[in-house]
Amino acid sequence: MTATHHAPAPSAADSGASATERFKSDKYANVADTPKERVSLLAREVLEAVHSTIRRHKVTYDEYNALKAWLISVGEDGEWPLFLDVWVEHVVEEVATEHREGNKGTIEGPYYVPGAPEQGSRGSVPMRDDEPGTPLVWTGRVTSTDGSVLDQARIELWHADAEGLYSQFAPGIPEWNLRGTFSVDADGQFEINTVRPAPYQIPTDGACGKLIAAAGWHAWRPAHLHVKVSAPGHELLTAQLYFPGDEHNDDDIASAVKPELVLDPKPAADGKGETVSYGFVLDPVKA
Ligand code: MBD
Ligand code: FE
Repeated sequence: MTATHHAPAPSAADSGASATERFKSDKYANVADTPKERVSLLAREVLEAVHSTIRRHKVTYDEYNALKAWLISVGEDGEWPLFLDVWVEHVVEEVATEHREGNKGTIEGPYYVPGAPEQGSRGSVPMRDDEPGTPLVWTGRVTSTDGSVLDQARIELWHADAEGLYSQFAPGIPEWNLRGTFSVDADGQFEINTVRPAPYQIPTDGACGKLIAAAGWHAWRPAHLHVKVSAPGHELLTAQLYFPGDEHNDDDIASAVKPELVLDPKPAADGKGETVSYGFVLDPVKA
């Protein structure tokens, strides 16, 4: 299928400004009671890790000054959400979810927007009339770790389009394109119609891109669908689903791929696109 959309080329500044603006809301309330001892411990250990890198590798003043300039540019480009979610969040997620017996999750990333339009338990994610990409029909069921059906579950889905662009973070895309909130039926089942996203290249023209180029890394994430799955009395599951054979499943720049999150799509019976079955098991909140 040929791409028919000629939106202006997205820039680091566009997606960075949107991501930063969205995240600026009050994130301190939940840590207001943190004891000084813990703040001091965490800050000191991070600084000690920096100090030991400087000593071990004899970091020069020129390198220190370049670091200062670069850190300033991360903020100016609005790329702190991108930087943190690509290179740090995966370890926070690992620690936060290691007790779980249900579904594996992975990082949220910088492009979630709450409140996507409600689509019921069987329907299409909002998309353009001529949305490019391979159609994907995804069915599944949401249960608890004891096997019981979670008929009040909700699935928030968001993903990039077939050009790797996210609505609300790249210009020229309708507000809620490829973002939807789904419910499940009395059996906990859902059916979601969407299109396969493209692999995602993090912006190369901003501070994160500058680091990637200077270090000789690559800027790619494999194609992925983001979800948040919730149900009363259960832990919120934030996950991403991947496609088999993507060359970046093994070297995701954001280290967020897990084997349990790779889908197994099959050609659709009608010859148009693909079908895939993937459900979720949520952990009850422990009292
Ligand atoms: C993405 O789409 C994403 O999911 C992450 C984690 C980082 C950058 C872009
Ligand atoms: Fe993403």
